[in-house]
Amino acid sequence: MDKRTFIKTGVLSAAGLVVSSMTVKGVTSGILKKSRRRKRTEFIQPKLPYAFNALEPHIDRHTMELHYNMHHASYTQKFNEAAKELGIVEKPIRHILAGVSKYPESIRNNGGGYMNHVLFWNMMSPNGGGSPSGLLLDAINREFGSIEAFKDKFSAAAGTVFGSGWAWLIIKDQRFVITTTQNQDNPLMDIVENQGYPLLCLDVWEHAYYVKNQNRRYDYISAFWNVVNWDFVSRRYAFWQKKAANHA
Ligand code: MN3
Repeated sequence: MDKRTFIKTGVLSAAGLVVSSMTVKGVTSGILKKSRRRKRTEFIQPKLPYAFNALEPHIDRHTMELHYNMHHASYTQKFNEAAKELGIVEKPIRHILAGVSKYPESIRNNGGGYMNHVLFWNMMSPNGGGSPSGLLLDAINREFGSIEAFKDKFSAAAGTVFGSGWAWLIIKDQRFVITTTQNQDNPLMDIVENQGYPLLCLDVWEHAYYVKNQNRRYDYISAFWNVVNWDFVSRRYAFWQKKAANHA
């Protein structure tokens, strides 16, 4: 190496970190941009809308970390793999779920697992709990008599799901209905007994509570009421009403 080259290399090395990080950054953002355009069928796992420990003491940090990072991430990945393999380009996901009977089990299980958890994280909030208000409360009172009666009925349904599944409040034929599904089935699917529009859901798989509550599912269910995000449920109800009005 002659002196000139050495000096040149030395100068570049001094600036090397900047140069190479710019290069890496440029390449990386190029790849990201390209893949955003190309992978139109990719379903992303949305960021959790609060910190892992934000629902404590009702839902613990460890459970949330495992549930979001392991279980939900796995459904998301497997759903994307299955959708890619089958060449499913249909979007939004509600269309896939509404026609799930025409797809293999992998779409039913992982598409359901993906969607159910996206909903579920939003059904909870550190500022949740208490009671709903406005039109949502009116509708609950109309159908169930009182918010307490609704909670009792929903809790009983969630408590008696045999094995793994979910409890739901849905709108079916313009009425509020409490229902349950097995495994990762979602009420939007065309294979469930009670098809309808989901307003509220509760995951009663053991992975949702076993770390903190072991086999005491009812402790977990009563803890859930302290974090229910009624604002989100109200917004879903308002969205459904708007859609129903447009179709009337
Ligand atoms: Mn789960």
